[in-house]
Amino acid sequence: MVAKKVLSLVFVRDASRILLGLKKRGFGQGWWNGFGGKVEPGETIHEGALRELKEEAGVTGHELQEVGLLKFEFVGDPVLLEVHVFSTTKYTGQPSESEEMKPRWFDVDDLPFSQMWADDSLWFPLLLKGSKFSGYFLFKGHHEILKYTLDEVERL
Ligand code: 6U4
Ligand code: NA
Ligand code: NA
Repeated sequence: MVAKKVLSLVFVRDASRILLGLKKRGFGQGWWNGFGGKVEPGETIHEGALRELKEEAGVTGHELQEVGLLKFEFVGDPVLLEVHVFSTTKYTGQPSESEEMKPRWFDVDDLPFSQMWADDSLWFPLLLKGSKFSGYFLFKGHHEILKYTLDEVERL
């Protein structure tokens, strides 16, 4: 059986902006990303999402909605990544820099796609319009998508 890693990815939004973090280390270093990480034993994916948001961005999320399910494979790597995408407009606290992330608000019309994972420009339009989506992406290295599927779905 192929190993699977379950991860969260959280986006906080307001009327015209979305909060991203510049990843300072590890997977996706140097790119703007949502907040998130590996779900730990004993916590639900939702709990993991809230924990990572707090750890990495310094804010407490409320009423997180699960909006996307993204699966990633990397050529030569047997591990399948299963990324659960959450979105909310409700949070308390002020975004603040952590060891892992430097948070910044971006206007939704001016997103830094050239400094984000290549799949993001494909599914962000669905996220931004409030749809639910499900996708699969096969990467070669960290920059090139060899094939993908992406669907807007009624439920995840
Ligand atoms: P450590 O440092 O081991 O605690 P952890 O914070 O648990 O790490 P990390 O940072 O490796 O996990 O999590 C990766 C993050 O990147 C998750 O939020 C999922 C997200 N991610 C992974 N592949 C992605 C991709 N292709 N596009 C994207 N986000 C991706 O937008
Ligand atoms: Na992380
Ligand atoms: Na983690």
